[in-house]
Amino acid sequence: MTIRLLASFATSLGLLALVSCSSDATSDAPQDAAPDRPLADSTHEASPEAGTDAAPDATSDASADALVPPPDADAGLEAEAPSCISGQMPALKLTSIASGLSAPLFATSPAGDARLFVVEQGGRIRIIQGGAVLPTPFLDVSASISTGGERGLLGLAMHPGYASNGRFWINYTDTSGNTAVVEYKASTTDPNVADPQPVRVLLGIAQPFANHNGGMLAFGPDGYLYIGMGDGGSGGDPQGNGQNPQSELGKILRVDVDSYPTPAPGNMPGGNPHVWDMGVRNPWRFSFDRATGDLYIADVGQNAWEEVNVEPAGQGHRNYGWNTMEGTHCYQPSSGCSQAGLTLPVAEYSHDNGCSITGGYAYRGAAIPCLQGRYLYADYCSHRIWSFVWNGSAATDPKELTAELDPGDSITSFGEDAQGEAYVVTAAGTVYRIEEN
Ligand SMILES: [Ca+2]
Repeated sequence: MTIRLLASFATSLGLLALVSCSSDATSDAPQDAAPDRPLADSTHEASPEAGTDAAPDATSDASADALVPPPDADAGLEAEAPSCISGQMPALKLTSIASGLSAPLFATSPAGDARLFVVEQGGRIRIIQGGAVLPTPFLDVSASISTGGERGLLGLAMHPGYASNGRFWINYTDTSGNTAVVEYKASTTDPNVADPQPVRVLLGIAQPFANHNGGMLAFGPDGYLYIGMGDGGSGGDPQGNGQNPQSELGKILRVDVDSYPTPAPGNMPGGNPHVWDMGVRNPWRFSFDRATGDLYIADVGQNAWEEVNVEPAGQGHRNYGWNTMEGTHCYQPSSGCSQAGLTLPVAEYSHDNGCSITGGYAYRGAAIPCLQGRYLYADYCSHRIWSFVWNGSAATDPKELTAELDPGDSITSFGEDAQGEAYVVTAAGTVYRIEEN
């Protein structure tokens, strides 16, 4: 594989590095060649079981450390991101903190809470407390959902004031396969279980195909709930949802949980009033840097390119390009596409290195000082884990962490606890904490 670094790229986001690929399949092929995201059996509606075998093997080599450019000597780091340069980083390791979970795909903690809440695709939320998985699920909505493939219980976000109000929201595909974001609340008598009665369905969004359901939920530093919506599915975005500002599909939505459907103020003008960003394909995990408020969006590619976008705090209204572009490459049309008004990713990798991105977090824990501010992300198929430091205008100081952190299984998600410590969640059912070795 040839590595090619572009010293500059005409984008406001600064430097971009491209990993060139000998088989750059950016054609408008009607089907996805590989599973699309952590849960994926396939991205193609007509053959929902076909995808996994098509996934490329992880033919790992050291070269992909250059997925993002080397540090720019003049760039400097934000005061909020005093990450050590990669050469100073200590060795890292994964420590299993729970296993035997059923298809876990997310882990999070309420602010100030020592427990870790793990989302299982089949519809349960489990609590890890005191080193053990509590036998009684916190919540079980398995009767309310469809699951399998890319469907299921996909996301969870606690209210910033959860400690006092117990409010939380989940994102699942309902029994008809449509997206539902539903509010629940913790029991008033037992903090380790939720009231099984939903408070209310916050919103529902019709899904035209089984795949690309997004699913991420997270409260931003502005107190609004952000919702990751895929393009509706099939392959290639046949409905053109990503570039349709009126559609809620292929978007990052931003809602006020107390006023919805009255829109949150400050969303993207001229389209659906709940849209914050447009032009995403299937954002499989986005996260806010809890120190800077920057928004990291990992967007799963079609057949060739997986990408990470970084949005400075509060600066939404961006068009991330799908399905005009896949990563930094024209998708439709396959050459000569107009990039006017599009925001290109800050990092990307080709399917030589994996099949489906799993976005993580800018580390803000205390246990690994050298990891401060470093963004972690992975590939579902190859289990490769990479990182970079966002310096406010570019992804710098790339470091691959696969040798230390490969769990030997598909990485469905990262997680972050109340202290900012980072976790890796695997399809086989184990949750690991990232620690210094
Ligand atoms: Ca994009």
